[in-house]
Amino acid sequence: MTIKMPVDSDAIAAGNNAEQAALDSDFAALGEHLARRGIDIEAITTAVQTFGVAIPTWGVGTGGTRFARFPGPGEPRNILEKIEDCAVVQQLSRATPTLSLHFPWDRWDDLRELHDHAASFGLGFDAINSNTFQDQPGQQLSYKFGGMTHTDRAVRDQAIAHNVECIEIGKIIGSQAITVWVGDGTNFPGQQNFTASLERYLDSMRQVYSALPDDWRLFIEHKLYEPAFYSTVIQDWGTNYLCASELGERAQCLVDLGHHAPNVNIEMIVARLIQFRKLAGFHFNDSKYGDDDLDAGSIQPLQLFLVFNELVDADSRGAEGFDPAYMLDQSHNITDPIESLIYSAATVLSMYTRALLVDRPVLHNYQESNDVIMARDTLMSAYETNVQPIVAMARVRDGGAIDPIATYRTSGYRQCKSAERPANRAGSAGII
Ligand code: LRH
Ligand code: MN
Repeated sequence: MTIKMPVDSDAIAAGNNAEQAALDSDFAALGEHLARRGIDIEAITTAVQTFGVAIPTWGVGTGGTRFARFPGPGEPRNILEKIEDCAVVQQLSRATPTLSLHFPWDRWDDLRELHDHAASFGLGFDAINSNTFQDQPGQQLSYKFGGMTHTDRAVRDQAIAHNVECIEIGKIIGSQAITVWVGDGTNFPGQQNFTASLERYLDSMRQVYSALPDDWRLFIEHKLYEPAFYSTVIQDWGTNYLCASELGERAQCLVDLGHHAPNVNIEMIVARLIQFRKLAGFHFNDSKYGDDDLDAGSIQPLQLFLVFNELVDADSRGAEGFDPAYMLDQSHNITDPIESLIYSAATVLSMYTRALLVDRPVLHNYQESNDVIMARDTLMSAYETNVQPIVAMARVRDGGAIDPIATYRTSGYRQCKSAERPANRAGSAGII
């Protein structure tokens, strides 16, 4: 089956022809530099070519805050158009071969058509996301006071049924995991009993866990606060770990980088979850204050590198049960979502590449001998290496663009879509 390409491949070829010579010389120079450090640039580039991060379908529309949303031109109006925009990111970046869908935001009557539409662009599906944090038109019972932890069993049953329906949808399109993030919590002391709420949560999640096909996993996503502002039922990695352990082997903990209090050492949480075989994967994004859902690595690039350092360390030592799912989860309020997703995919690949450059036996020896400065230097010299030539070479070798943002802009894709798709004037507030 020929893979459909939303961007004219001549535009990519033209852009690459202009950039190839410079890339080749930068790549050769970096190769010499790395060879002096005993590193084979070809082996690194091959590893980078196999790395992928999933795109959140809710990320190709314009995001917003509770104050406002400023819809951009040519916004996708349904999942088929969202998939086409995701295909642009994959065609140019070659790093995003899978999508993470959200239901009911991505509801489509003909799921076969949805699957085939994605496959026609060479795209597959990562974890599926359920939604019991909003009331849908015509919904029987409200989630105002929660869903999976609501005091009313009927509301919990409605929430459980929705998660089971998401699993059924996922089975048809080819997902093998469901991410359950619940916003359930309280705004005031005394509003709910902490223990009773968590008991109700576990009772509900046991029913979702028992509906999992044998080859599926259940990803539990913790979050410090919002929409609840005093307590959140699954508020931190500790509660997440306890629940995942309580539910069973195929329940694991998903780390959304924006879901922690400021200054929390997230890379250490990652190390812990790997050590106890409970790391589900990630929602990559960045933040300065709250769950800002900004572009990955845009505010705290070192933190993202240190997370990848733990991941590459685990992979290099063959950590048991290590099989994390990598996904972006961002809200693009003021940028062209396609540009932010292309940029973020490249940033994630750049941090993965730098983590591959860490000389782990040397680092281990400095750690064992408490040579603090040389241990730091071994890690930071990897972080401070400009790996752009490797990330770009991996892209072009896979048929992508050496400079994907420039190629996207010269392709005129956005202009073409804004002509094709009527402007969505609705400046409603909210993330979607
Ligand atoms: C919650 C969250 C969760 C999604 C939603 C879009 O803040 O990170 O992963 O379901 O954003
Ligand atoms: Mn998330």
